[in-house]
Amino acid sequence: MVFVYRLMKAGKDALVSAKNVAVLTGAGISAESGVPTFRGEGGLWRNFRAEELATPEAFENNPKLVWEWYDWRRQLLKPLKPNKGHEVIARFEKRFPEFLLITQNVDGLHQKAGNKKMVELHGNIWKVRCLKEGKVTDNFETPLSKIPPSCECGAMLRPHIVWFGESLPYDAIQTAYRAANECDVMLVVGTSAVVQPAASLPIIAKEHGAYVIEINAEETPISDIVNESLIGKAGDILPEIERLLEM
Ligand code: BJW
Repeated sequence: MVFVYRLMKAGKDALVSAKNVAVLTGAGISAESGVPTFRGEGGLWRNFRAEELATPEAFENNPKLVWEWYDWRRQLLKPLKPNKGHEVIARFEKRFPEFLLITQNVDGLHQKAGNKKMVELHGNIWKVRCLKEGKVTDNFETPLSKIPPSCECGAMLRPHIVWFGESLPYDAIQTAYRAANECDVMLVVGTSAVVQPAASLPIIAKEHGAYVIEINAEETPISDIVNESLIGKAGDILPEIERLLEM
């Protein structure tokens, strides 16, 4: 493993010949759009206690507090736009014959950038789920007119987000595992790689022979495992990789 800013020749060759590419993203890809990350400087967990807000127990104990937090985040997210990093990933979907974007993000910015071949491992902040019927619906009301919001059936709604201790959506994680097993190259962008099971996907990809390229503002626990760790901003490095592929 080498820490560099520019893609190495082996990385370029791997991408040029790749038929099947998977991209795993985390909060860092959206940082340059103005979305706060979770960990590290300015991260959401610095000001809020995760166990008080992002667990089913927290919601059970105080749904109003949890919903107020999500309402605040939705207001913050609403005007934000995809950045250069999201745009490159959207174009990569068209470049490679087989492609899957696996995102841990709940902000919906990849869809705004144009990605369609994707799975959301941790849900979506613009969706709500009925606690009684389990029905999932879109909800873009910002700010919410009533906290906590209710379903047409009268039951309470919850954010359609995967909290700590909850299972990930079965289809999404199975599709992600398949992509990790089968991809020729995996790009791992802007994730601290500490939350399971998402953090295992680059390791699975590497074990199955993929060339794994990490792009992150800093070193992470997987930096020593991947083939290349590119340290810098995703919004700078991804366009640079795209440019290299055109040369
Ligand atoms: C830039 C940049 C720029 C900045 N350019 N880079 C096995 C072992 C140990 C524990 C577990 C285990 N299996 C399961 C667990 C428990 C738990 C877990 O992993 N805990 C760990 C913290 C230890 N996992 C779960 O509970 C999961 N469920 C599960 O596995 O169910 C089965 C099970 C349960 C219990 C036990 C065993 C099995 C569910 C995980 C749900 C995660 N949900 C959250 C919050 C949702 C709330 C919300 O959004 O409202 O999802 S946690 C939070 O972290 C959020 C994110 O998606 C996730 C990952 O964070 P991410 O994206 O990596 O962001 P950051 O902030 O951490 O990192 C940003 C990175 O970007 C940094 O590295 C920066 O350097 C970088 N960066 N600017 C490039 N411009």
